[in-house]
Amino acid sequence: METAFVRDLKSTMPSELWSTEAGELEHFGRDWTYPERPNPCAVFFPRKKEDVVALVKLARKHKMAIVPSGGRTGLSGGACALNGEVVLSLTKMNKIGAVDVISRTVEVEAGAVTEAVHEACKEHGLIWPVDFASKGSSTVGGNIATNAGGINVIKYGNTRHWVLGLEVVLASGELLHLNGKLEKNNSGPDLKELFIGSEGILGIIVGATLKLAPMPGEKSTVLLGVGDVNAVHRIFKHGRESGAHFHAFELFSSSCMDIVSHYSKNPNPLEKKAPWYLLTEWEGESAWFDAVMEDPGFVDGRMSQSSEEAKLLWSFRERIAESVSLRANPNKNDISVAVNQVPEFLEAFGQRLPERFPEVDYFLYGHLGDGNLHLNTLPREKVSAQEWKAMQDKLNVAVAEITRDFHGSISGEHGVGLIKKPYLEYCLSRSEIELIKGLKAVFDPEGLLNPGKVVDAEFVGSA
Ligand code: 2HG
Ligand code: ZN
Repeated sequence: METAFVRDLKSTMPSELWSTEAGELEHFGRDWTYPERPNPCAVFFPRKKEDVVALVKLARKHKMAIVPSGGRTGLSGGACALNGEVVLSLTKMNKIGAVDVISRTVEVEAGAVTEAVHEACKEHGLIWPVDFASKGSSTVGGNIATNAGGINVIKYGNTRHWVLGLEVVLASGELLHLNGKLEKNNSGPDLKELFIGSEGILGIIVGATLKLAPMPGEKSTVLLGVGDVNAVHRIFKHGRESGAHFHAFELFSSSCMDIVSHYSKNPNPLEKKAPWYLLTEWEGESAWFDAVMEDPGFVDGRMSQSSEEAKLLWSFRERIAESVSLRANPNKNDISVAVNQVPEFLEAFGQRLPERFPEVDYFLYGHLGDGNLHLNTLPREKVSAQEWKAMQDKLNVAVAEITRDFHGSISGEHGVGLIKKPYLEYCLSRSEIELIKGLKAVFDPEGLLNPGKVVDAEFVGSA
């Protein structure tokens, strides 16, 4: 049955701005977390900021919940609409303005695709340093709403560092212009920072002024096979002490190498297999690397001789998530600890998980240089959906407990969304969670924006 909101949407908004077609509801009702039953009532495709304002006002009138949505590449269920909400897809607001080479900025609409922004900056010798495997689908609005990380955080920091200004539509329907392209602005607390990483619960990001960096110089890319966690630590420590300019320092386990190799049909590029692999990229001279080969834990290594070869080496790291998903939909953890604690943390994982969960296949990888690790898990044997669900719940608690012991975070870069919400208390205090709920109440007193994501706030809507 059509709700009053949908009737009003159809009668007051031009038909190219919305859809209630079943295929579109299914497609836009979820992100890469693939929940079983997306269930939005409609999808709205604004062409300009004023359309977003109009939708918010209509939603308020009907107390209809709104799920903001970009490239839907999120991994925490932040863009899923499971309870009759309206999805606000910003994908058709994707304009990229002229690059300002003096300010080193570019203004974009929220639906601009990350890779399209990279392309637009390239011809000016500039980069937007937010980079990851899903850049061909993810959108800038989503990158900002989740404060996305990625492969170059060791060099550039996460998305937050590369946003100067934001345009945000509030739950009241008001459009805020925050900071423009000011490099310096100390007039009170910086409100735009609140929206970065807020996962659509405080406001809807409709546009941004991005900060750009000069194109880096020539980089060297190396894949290393390493014998154990202590050697991983020594090699990373050595890299840090050498003062080399790292752009990436990634780690992955042999199970990751094997699964990528299996599905891509590309053989392991190293002659000797190893329990751990490091993929590192740095700018400038390579002196630090000579000592690596002297390390007793060094098993094998290959330095790329061309950009094609570098791409091949990177594919073994960048295709891990996709390859694991080809086998089955995995359980995902995305934890972070202090960078110097990664080896100890890996040891704790090794001691505490396989012994309690021997029936699980582990794919451990991530951004060693940022202390951010991804653990993907799959059942080894065929199990029923209920058994697998029960196993995942227990495993997630075990992972959260180990993470808490290290004063780490249950979400290094993917955000909390729906999926990590039950574990938030393992890394935030009660007061911190109450403060987030307080912020939500200030910005969205009726609880219309992305309800149920990040924290449970009181919801008075009809969805
Ligand atoms: C990566 O680093 C991504 O490859 C995806 O953040 C991680 O899917 C994952 O668990
Ligand atoms: Zn990652």
